[in-house]
Amino acid sequence: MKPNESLFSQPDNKIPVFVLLVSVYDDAGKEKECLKSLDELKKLAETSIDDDGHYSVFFCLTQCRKSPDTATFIGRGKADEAKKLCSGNNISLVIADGEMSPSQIKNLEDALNTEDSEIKVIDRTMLILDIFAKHAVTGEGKIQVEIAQLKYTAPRLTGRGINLSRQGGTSGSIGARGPGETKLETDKRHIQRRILSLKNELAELEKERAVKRAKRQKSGIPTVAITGYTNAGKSTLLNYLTNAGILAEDKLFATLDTTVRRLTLPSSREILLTDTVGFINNLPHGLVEAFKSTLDEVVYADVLLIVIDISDEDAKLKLEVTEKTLEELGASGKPTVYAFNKSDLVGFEDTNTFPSDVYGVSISAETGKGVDKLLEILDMVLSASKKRIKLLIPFGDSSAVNYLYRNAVVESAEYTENGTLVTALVSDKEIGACKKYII
Ligand SMILES: Nc1nc2c(ncn2[C@@H]2O[C@H](COP(=O)(O)OP(=O)(O)OP(=O)(O)O)[C@@H](O)[C@H]2O)c(=O)[nH]1
Ligand SMILES: [Mg+2]
Repeated sequence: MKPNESLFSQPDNKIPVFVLLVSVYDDAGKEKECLKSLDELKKLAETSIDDDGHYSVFFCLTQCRKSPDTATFIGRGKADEAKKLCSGNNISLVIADGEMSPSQIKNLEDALNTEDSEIKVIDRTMLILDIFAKHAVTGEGKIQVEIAQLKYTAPRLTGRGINLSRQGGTSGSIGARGPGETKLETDKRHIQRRILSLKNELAELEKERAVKRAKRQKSGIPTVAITGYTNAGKSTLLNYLTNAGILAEDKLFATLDTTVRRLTLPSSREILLTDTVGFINNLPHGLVEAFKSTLDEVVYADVLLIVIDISDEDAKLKLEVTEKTLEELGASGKPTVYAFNKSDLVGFEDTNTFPSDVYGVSISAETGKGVDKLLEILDMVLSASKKRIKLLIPFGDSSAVNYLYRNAVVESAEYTENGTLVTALVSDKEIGACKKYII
């Protein structure tokens, strides 16, 4: 997307929302990077505005300066330019590609508005939180988003622009979800109390999730977590494999809630496949924190299945973001299989540009091409990977203990009244050899 370019989405008799995207980059060499990021911001805004039943018309302004203006994010001169652009084009929403302080939001709104305009300013994090609020379905998801919104969005809501689309008198509502108008008017103490009570509710739900997870772990069925950048095709893949019926669409953060499905691999091995929230560059820190329990599904998985949209020219960059996020979550270092998805869009032979030492396969979750191979690879990786088990070995069978010391990774061994209590990391073969002692 080029500066000042206006893009028109499909009208479909919907009412337009005119949006100005603004961005500041600190080095002339970073202009391309800045425009790419604006493209992603546009996609986020489209997702949110489309969810409100409107369509979006975009304008954009970029500025190269050392750092964002402390008062108005873009510099004063740029703000004047933005004001003219807004009034000449019916713009009711300005979105900054970065994080803004509450005072920057207020100051920029003041700089852009005249007496009879109601231009609302939000930043990238508020936009992402808004999408999360719209897409959260389960109680847990909704609580997680509300906590993140109370912490980030509430202090930034200025009260302006709850009805962001003046055009046609409709009521778009970016930034109005979750904490909402009434909480906006309440004081900080009330917000703190609400956060506390939500955290308590969440803690209860986390306990339930932990019990379910413990059950799954006890069942010995390995868990494979489908993960990757948002819109890579994770849900489409789970749907293809298990008819899970999850909403999969060309929107960012279509999935927020976790789905777990059972799947039988070619070797007849059963696995549990989970689909959960995707990642994005600069995922707001508060969201990662708030979605900790959901993201724990990835942390506790036995194997990661990273889905990459190979048709995307930024596939490599998005894989880097995914791997960095996994590392931050403490989920890296697991056996990992890479599914280079959407290969139907680029042709199978064009997709082998990744290193040969990764377990990777080109697939199309849409057509099913390559998926059989993917399952074979998963089978192979699972039989090679080790699981943590606990065994109680009677004192009479010291050979079983010796076998484990020789073949597996014994993490602890403790003498109890009834025998030796061993915790060990074992492969399928070793499990077979001492199955009767597993507790
Ligand atoms: N052509 C093509 N499109 C695909 C393929 N897989 C997924 N898509 C499309 O890509 C878009 C995103 O797919 P999703 O399955 O919702 O992606 P996701 O990774 O679950 O995305 P989030 O839930 O938003 O993180 C949808 O429009 C899918 O139809 C594929 O193999 N080929
Ligand atoms: Mg999804």
